[in-house]
Amino acid sequence: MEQLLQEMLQKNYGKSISDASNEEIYTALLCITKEKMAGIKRNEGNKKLYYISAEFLIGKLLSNNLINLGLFDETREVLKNHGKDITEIEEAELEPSLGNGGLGRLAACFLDSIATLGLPGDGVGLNYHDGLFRQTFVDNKQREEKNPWITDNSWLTKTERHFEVPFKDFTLTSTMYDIDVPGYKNGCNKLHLFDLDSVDESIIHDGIQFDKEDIKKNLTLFLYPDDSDEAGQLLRIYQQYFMVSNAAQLILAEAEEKGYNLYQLYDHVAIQINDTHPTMVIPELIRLLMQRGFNMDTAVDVVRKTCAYTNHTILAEALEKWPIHYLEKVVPHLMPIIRDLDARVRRDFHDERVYIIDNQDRVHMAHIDIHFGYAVNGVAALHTEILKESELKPFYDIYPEKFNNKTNGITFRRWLVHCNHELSDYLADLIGPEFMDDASNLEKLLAYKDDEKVLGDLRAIKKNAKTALKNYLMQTQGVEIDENSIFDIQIKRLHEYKRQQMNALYAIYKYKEIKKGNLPKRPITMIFGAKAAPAYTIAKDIIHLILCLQKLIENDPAVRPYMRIVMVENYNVTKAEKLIPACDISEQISLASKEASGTGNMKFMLNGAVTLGTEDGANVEIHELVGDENIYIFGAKSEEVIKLYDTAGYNSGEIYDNDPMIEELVDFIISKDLIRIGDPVSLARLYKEIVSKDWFMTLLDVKDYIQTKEQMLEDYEDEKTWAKKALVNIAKAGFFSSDRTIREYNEDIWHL
Ligand code: T68
Repeated sequence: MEQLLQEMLQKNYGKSISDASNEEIYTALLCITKEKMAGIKRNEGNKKLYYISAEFLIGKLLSNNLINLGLFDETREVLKNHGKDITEIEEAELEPSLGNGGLGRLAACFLDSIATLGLPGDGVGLNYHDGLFRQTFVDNKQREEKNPWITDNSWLTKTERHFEVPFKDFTLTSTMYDIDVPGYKNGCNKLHLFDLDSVDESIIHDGIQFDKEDIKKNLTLFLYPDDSDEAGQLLRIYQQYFMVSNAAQLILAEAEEKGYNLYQLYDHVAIQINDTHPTMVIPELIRLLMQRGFNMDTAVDVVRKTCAYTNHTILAEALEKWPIHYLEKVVPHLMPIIRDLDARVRRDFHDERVYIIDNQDRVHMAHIDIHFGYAVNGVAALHTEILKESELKPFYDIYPEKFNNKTNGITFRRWLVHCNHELSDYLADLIGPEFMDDASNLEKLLAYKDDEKVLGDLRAIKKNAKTALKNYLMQTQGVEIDENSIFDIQIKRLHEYKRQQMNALYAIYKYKEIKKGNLPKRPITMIFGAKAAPAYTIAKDIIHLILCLQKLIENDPAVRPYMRIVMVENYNVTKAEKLIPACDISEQISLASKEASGTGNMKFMLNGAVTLGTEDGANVEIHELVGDENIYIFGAKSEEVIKLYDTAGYNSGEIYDNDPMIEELVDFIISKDLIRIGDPVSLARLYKEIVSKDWFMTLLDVKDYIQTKEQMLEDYEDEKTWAKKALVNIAKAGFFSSDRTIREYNEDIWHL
């Protein structure tokens, strides 16, 4: 590596390693890594997977690619010998923000594991120039700004593939860009991102405003632009169709190039539809096969044997239903096919709950996937049970054999080896490096659960990560936190069901306790990171509340030494990598039944944090694995919650009226203390939402939550017992490797 790097820097800049800037070294390493990846074998086979997803939240790639190529340690060493630090060099890389949260990050972890297992499988998505917005805080509120990431030295390679994508009023020519996805010690796959040459970033103004109707210029500007109006929703349909038409044309082109018989496409191709965003690939493939001479019955049959669908949510409002007249405006050529599919369903089943087109002329995308795909999976055991027993029950009754569970996973290359070198090096020395190839070997750590030396080492590693985070937050946001305090972290998209507002009520509780003189034994640092969808008003109000509380405490010398709140600006993958290793308490507090799985919960556990959570999503499986001793569970169970919804039995106003403690906490949102700092309209709106609606039942669980968290703070003081909990969590995390998840997808669904 040393020689390669020297030559590259000499050739490009006429400089030595010691003299080159971080940017120059970054660029040289990028070129070297790209060349290496071009040289490794592509994963091949008789059957290939196409993972179609509107989001791939890949994060920075340099370190991960070096790790997977087996070059990381050497590169770090070479740089160190020349007085350079790889962490600082990585700062030169821009993070592509091609996802909102868990769904997009899952797709990225899956690509890593698919390549690592040597399976032929490419990702297909869109090349958003500005991705999701970049978040800044102004006047204690979220502001959205554009987030460009494509530069001359990015990981993208422009290809010669172009397709014609027909819309109602015009046809667009696409360009395919590729990003290499090297497996860990294995062959390479690709992420294909489709784009349009005519996209024009200069139409963006005032943050993230742009002309939503100028499709040729705006199509791949942003991920999920504001869809609160018709123009925004139409743009999403344009994006989705552009993505899937390209995907379908690529799939058929590759199949034809390999000489496959399209009548047996399913022997050579599996298509995974990641949530409903790529659903139109089904009618599009049918259309393209019919253009090639298939009759409708045969086309439907072939496509049905090729496509599988993953559901990521039970929130009704998140299940896409497009009005027919929108589809008519954008892709009228798909409507005859969709109507035909609907007619087939109506012919075979006399139950309007499973129709594709409902009586309000809306097309239910998930219904297309379930009827016209061969597999449907949820993303955690509880989630899949809820799909089968309630949300998708009418479908489960028809097709029990299609339903299956695939509990999510995370790639340990990024979420342990890369983000926590110290811990992963330590584990490799202690229990051997085999866990890198087979994560279940982490269980070997259990042999040390009463070993004081090991427990002490784990505490020291955690402390170092906390100090590193302290320094990072000082550098990036100018806030100073105490590495001896307890780090309590909630990082995820902002959504009412995830209940950041309940955590804020805890902060109010703690603040008041400290004011009363009930001082905690050890200070607590409450860290939040979250972006709110630009049109989601209450979510933005919750951010506003948290930022106001942060200010209030910062300015109160009586409270500040005992508690701090830090809302991390522009939370993204890069920041997650710094936050997760430093965490003591992992906040996973969604209303039971609402979080399909969660994957942050797995990342925290792997890095030795202890979960504070409800019996929701994959928390249930974490609980089973680590046992009652090593997790803190609170709150209503999913059956109880589902019953409350079914019977309209929840009334937050009643709880508020009858519980003085709850009343006091909620009232603080509109107290003089906060109104002085914040926006009275926003705070009052949130207050009103909680006392009059509280759709996600914060007040049902808040007291149990506060008590359980207080218990955790107390238990933390028994350092040895706490370190043991951390150790068990790390040891049991092996199940959540995405290598395990992908093995299951392949065995049960893809058969590559
Ligand atoms: C998440 N879904 C689930 N959706 O909430 C989470 N984007 O429980 C699960 O662990 C994860 O998927 C992976 O399975 C999302 O992240 C989105 O980001 C989303 C929703 C609607 C539209 C676009």
